[in-house]
Amino acid sequence: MDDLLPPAEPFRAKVVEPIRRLTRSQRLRALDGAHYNLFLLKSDDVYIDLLTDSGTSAMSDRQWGALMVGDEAYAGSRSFDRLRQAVEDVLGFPHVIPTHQGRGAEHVLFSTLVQPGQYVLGNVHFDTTRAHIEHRGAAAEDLAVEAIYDPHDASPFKGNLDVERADAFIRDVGPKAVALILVTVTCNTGGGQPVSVANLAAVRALADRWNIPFFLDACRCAENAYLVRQRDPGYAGKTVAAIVREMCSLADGCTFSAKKDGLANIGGFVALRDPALYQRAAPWAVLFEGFLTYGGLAGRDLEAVAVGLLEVLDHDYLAWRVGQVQRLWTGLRDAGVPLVAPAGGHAVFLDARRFLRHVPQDAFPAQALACALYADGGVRGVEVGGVMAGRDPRTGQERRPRLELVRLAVPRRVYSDAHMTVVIETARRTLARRAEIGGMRFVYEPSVLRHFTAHFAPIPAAELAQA
Ligand code: P71
Repeated sequence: MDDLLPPAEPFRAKVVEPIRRLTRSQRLRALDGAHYNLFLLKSDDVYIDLLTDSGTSAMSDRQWGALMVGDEAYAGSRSFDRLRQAVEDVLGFPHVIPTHQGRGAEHVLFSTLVQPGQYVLGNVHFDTTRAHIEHRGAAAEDLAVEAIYDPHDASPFKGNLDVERADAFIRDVGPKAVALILVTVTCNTGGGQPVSVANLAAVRALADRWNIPFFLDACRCAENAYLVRQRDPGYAGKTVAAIVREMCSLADGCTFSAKKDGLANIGGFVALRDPALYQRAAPWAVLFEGFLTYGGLAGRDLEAVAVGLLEVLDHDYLAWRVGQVQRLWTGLRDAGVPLVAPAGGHAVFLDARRFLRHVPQDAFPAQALACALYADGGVRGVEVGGVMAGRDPRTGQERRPRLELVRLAVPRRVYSDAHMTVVIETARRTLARRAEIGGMRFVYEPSVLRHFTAHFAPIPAAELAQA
């Protein structure tokens, strides 16, 4: 991109999808009808949908073209060969098991590697990852560097694993009790923060020292690599493709949700270096996902992912995409909105504790803030706080995470900076009326992944003040 000109989309629209903004009173009705759970809103009632960057990207003309040549054979599909080759070319892992999405990959990998009573160490485990680890009767240990828990700490690689703590943990429980180390790049739950290549190399050395498998959750690996290039002077001259390869060269394999940096609307895979491990994993994949050459996907989906994996490495695309998230972050900061610093690769995280100081953690301030942003501008984010963290399955106690955040995740190639301006203005209005925003309480609380389907009722601000 020409540095002297302002940034603009490195693509143009060929197809458009109309969206509309409801009136405020219509939004308040919709919110009530959705039981104050934004997952239960109709997408038609959302103006700017920042619930997730997962599966919400716009595919390119090449991806749409590739759909037409999908091979729908049950076995031996050439679309699988294309996907396998793309994964090997981009990530460097030769063995690929397609899955319907990222959690399918987690299910297959953890069924292969994780036994009851074991631990899986990671930076901050994503919620589906944690749930799948617990589903195996194991425990997910978050061992990210301390900086990730401080929203003010703007260090460049807050997604890093604390290798010393991980080492002490392994010494403590014994290496046989640790099924694998899984580092998520970028670290979604911790604010979309990148992991440095140096940290991945240190994790590799740790894994070798204890003879423990080391995997990446690589679903945002291109964004991680772009941020490495931006923030680590040692990588300024390297291509994103080379950085992605270097990151992956340090791991034994990865899980991958193609709904993120695969630029596809569905899909995922497990990728592996070791043929013996592939053989152990393959029967689980057939059981849970489908035959090894389609993995719960249509042949056309495999084609879309294969093309997307190559497109996502484009420097102009990443500069614009990560730049858009950074512009949103800067605009919100300038409006006085409390944020997690620095901007993540795919999302901006609002600090609900500082935004709603008068709402205690057990009244779910981040859930209340997410609802308020919808009410004020039709902007849908997602709670990443006490609601999503859930209860400890062993004790039944609320986990009370250290951060109460609202994530505004930006879909890829979908919204313009004008949309981002609306988001900034919405947050400004919510901030101006924050004293009148109360908390939330559960009316219906499901036991697994409760945030998707729970029902809430608002607690008025006046009632909180009395408590
Ligand atoms: C995200 C999602 C999708 C999501 C999940 C739960 C609530 C809301 C939205 C999914 C991830 C992820 C990482 C690091 C594995 C998965 C599962 N993220 N690892 O961030 O971020 O992938 O959705 O394809 O099954 O909005 P899957």
